[in-house]
Amino acid sequence: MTRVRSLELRLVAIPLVRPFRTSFGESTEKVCVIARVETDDALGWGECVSDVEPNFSEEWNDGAWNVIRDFLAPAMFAAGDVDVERLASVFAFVRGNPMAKATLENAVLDAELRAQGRSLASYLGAVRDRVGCGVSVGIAPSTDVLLEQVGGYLAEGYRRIKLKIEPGTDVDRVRAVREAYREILLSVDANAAYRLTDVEVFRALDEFGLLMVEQPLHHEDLWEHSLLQREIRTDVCLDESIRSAADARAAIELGSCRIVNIKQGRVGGLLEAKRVHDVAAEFGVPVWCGGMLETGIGRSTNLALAALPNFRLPGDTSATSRYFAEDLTEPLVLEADGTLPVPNGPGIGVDPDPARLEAATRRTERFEKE
Ligand code: NPG
Repeated sequence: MTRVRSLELRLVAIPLVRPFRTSFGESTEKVCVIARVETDDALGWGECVSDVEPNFSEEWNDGAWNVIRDFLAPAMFAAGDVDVERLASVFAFVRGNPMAKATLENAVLDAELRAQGRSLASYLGAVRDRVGCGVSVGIAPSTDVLLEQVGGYLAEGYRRIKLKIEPGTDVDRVRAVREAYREILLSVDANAAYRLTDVEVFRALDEFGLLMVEQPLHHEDLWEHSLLQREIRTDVCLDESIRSAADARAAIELGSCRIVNIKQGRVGGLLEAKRVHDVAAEFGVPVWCGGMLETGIGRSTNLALAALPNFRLPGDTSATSRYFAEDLTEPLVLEADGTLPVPNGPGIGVDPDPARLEAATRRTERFEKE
């Protein structure tokens, strides 16, 4: 049981080393909400994976901040002594908003595990101490720039390259990368930019031996994904469409995907993420750990999750240098074999550097238990 005494929210901003463009927009800096909870016994950290605008999902930073401030935090304080495994039921009166809920649940879990001196990886049931890493390459200004970026990441040791794609340049860009690098694990991510009538694009992509095509169609359309999957050889992977273990079960039963991307924030936190992992494992469907350009706080959280047994493909858990010149935490450094170590200290195993956190902070608000 854990009693949360106070909560501090911060909006932080850190420049990205290079702009990151997807089919829905471009970011040049990482802006996110960081929660710090103080319990009777420890401090805990949670990073919210929402972004400045509601374009990856319905959630966005200011919305998440308000949902936490006006609904989730008061409910958490009113609950008094809470078992982190019951926190989701305390939050259940708020519909949706998984990213906001995950922020608090993860912070409370971090504090609880720090108080016990236990690592998050061990709590979740990790079976490895290093995880294989891939990298997600944003839509580049030209094919030449893309080839140069891919070459740089491969030289660093990344085990899988994921290309963001959008209608118009998709097939030519993928062909160029495949011709330059015949043997690599290569996948594409459409972020829901296509329609079922674009099936010919996916048939063309079938020729490039891709590991998967991620979230090709609308995020609310499992049915159309099942139709597309029947028409193409490449495995469909779902990301935006999977917001819970129930969604994962439905998608797998319908044949909408053969691979699942797990982002703990998108599904409401680590506990639901583990349930998504377990459902997929039950069906023999591999999962991998997605990324949302997290700082070292969120990325360390992801690394613990990615150490579970059914995470069988390299994740978007890249090194700090792929994102930031300076992270909030000590940098996470890629080994030459393309892995990152799973943090093994108490809780998420890392702490933000107080000076860097302060320098990155744009706004702070504190809430105390009455
Ligand atoms: O390495 O963290 C990373 C980025 C991985 O491509 C990535 N994330 O659609 O999966 C995505 C995309 C994303 C990033 C989406 C930020 C929304 C915000």
